[in-house]
Amino acid sequence: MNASTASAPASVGRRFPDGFHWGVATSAYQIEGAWNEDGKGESIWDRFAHTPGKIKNNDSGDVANDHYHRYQEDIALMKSIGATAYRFSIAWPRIFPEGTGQPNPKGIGFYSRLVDELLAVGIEPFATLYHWDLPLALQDRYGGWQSKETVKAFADYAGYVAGQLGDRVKHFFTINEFRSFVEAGYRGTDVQVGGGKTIRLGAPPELQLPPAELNQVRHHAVLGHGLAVQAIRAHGRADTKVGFAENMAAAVPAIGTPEYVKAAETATRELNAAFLTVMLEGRYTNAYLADAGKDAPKFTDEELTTIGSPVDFAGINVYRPNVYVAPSGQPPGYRTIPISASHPKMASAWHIFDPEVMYWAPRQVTSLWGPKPIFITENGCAAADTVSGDGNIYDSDRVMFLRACLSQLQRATSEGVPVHGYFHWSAQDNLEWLSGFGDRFGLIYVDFDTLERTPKLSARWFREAACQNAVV
Ligand code: PNW
Repeated sequence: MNASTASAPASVGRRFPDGFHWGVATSAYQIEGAWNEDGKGESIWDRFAHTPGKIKNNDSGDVANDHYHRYQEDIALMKSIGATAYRFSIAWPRIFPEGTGQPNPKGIGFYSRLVDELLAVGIEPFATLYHWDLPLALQDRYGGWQSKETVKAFADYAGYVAGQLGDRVKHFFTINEFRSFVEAGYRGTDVQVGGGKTIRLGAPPELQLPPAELNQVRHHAVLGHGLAVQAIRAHGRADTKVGFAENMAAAVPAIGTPEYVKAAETATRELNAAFLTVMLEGRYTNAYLADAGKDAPKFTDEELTTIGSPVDFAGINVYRPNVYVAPSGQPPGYRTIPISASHPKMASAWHIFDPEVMYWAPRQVTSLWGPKPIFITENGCAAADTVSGDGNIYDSDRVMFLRACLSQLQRATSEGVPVHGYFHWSAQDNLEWLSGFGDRFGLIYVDFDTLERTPKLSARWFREAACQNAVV
């Protein structure tokens, strides 16, 4: 094989649209550390992690990746692996230690330096305002998202940050994964893992609310999004863009015929009624309200208009199909199909593997709610990464996962689905919530004893794909 063959560009058919963003993603609590430095207030995750037995091995975000002190090294590493965009989250209790009141200048100062450093090396900053680390004071005082006080405080905080960073950050995500934090924190989620089995995911504040109260929390979460959209528009700049990053429940057609495709779209709209659907339609579906009956959330028309405030893009986190769907002659027009016990999985217990979800999810967002820019705000997998004798981390399963998922995403863009970027979860191994440091999601390996960082084989794959703007 001669050199020109070896370095031949990927075939035209595998390319992404020009200007496609190749990003990596993280969140504040999972990587920053410095949990009580520079005036930061406590978050519900600080308290949870400091309660023995809550997180595997009693791991915590106290130090985590020490990114708060090593952000320059981390940005240089992102650059070296070919990232052109970075989605990070802002720790609300760094900015408002008690959730409301006077902003902490040292808190915003950190994110200001982070953004400057990103821009200096040519990486586009994308900021998420809420990735679950609620100021503890809002939990203790108001019951967190059970109260409209938290909703209002969130909008004030979002507006303040947009005012401070909006000259340099052009894309803001209001809330990360409404579905995950509400269901895990206020109900306790049961996730299908195949063979009729489910696993329960929990999170602070560890409540198990009855249906009416749970529906009200769901309503408050999307209302917080809507008010934050308005606040960010009011305090940002003319070119500020805003949207959400939602872990949409993706219904995948079991077979790719028009009847199945239609049934899966109907299912996706209903399964997301309390989150994605109401944000994009500004109304709850009839089926959702009828099912909830007397337990339906209490809301005004004005609140629905706020929740449906126009967004500049839809951000979706895509990891797994939630259900497989077949058509049905009975309402609601679809039925779900059990996931087999032997269905392929990635390393996390919940991670059903099917790359086609990366095709169907953005396609359904477009067919259900019309063409608007879409970002894949997260996609990735945990793997049993180990450092081999030669010092490399050969995460062949993650490379397979990446190639399979991005092939399906490229299939979507080649059909005109307007996906403008992809953010891999995660830039580095980090604190995987209840699983602690055990579940490694990074393109970059982190030794949590020495905090040394080493790019994995998958980082090389990512770099090559980003360079060629194509599946490789
Ligand atoms: C997301 N599921 O959570 C979060 O946004 C990240 O903070 C997290 O580290 C990452 O994905 C990996 O878990 C999810 O059950 C939690 O399908 C659960 C699911 C998906 C995403």
